[in-house]
Amino acid sequence: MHGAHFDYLPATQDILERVGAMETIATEGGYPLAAAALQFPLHEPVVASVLTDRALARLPLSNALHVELTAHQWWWQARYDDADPSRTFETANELHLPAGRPVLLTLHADDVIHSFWVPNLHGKKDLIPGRTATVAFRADATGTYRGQCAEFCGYQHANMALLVIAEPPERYELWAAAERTSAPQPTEPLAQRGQQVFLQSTCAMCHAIAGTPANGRRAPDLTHVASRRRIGAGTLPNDPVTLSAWISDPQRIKPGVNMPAHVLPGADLQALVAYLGTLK
Ligand code: HEC
Ligand SMILES: [Cu+2]
Repeated sequence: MHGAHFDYLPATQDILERVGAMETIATEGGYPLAAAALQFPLHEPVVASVLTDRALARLPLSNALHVELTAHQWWWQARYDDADPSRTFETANELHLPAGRPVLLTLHADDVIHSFWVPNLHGKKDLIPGRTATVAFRADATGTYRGQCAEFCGYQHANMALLVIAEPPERYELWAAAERTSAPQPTEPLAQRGQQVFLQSTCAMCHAIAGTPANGRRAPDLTHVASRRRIGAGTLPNDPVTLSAWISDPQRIKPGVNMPAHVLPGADLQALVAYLGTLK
């Protein structure tokens, strides 16, 4: 653990005690580190905090953000915790974090061994099914960090990226507030038809969209999929063309992926993609 960017906390028990402490403090609101974080110019080259064991032991986790991150073949599920259960929310493949505030990740693996690795932010941490791991770190500068599963976890291991976006606390709070809301009801006829296509096809067996009957838990939550930069865990940019290609034949893009191809009439596919585009 020496000299490297590894900043695991010494003992899980220690962390859990601190998380306990966090929950009581979290409701008080207020972001004491906000002022410090904002002193960083927005597009400063990314320099993460590199903490020694000793510095880490002093990292105050009392106001830490707590995220449960679960690795699946081949995507990342993120559940943002809150002392108030009505404020928890779920997203996938893209973590937004407030710069300057400690973050505590509880890591799980759903199926096989994966490894959490966000270079510049954190060292590698193996994720073993049935076990829980925890890491704590803090991004002192705003910026985008690209993470990657660092363990060979199957065929599409290389296409299992995690985008970490550290932003000023105010902007993070806006993002989190939007993520907590249900999906907006579509107002345009094309998107309304797309919602029907979604709910009547198999999509809802695997995917959830809050505010609709779709409540599948085997695939990325799509409630705010349109706000994510990429789809397929970093594989493709998120736009109507790639979404159409993905839905029609994900196996061609990510062979072996746990999503079947969907052959839809052109008008249905167009409507479906229009609907997904409204899920900001
Ligand atoms: C059998 C389960 C299953 C079904 C049915 C299914 N999907 Fe998926 N879907 C997945 C899985 C698993 C992923 C993640 C794949 C990966 O990146 O490795 C995924 C990923 C996606 C993504 C990319 C999400 C992201 O943030 O990366 C979109 C969009 C999507 N599916 C839309 C749909 C639509 C629309 C339908 C119905 C036409 C559908 N899916 C049906 C399992 C399913
Ligand atoms: Cu993996």
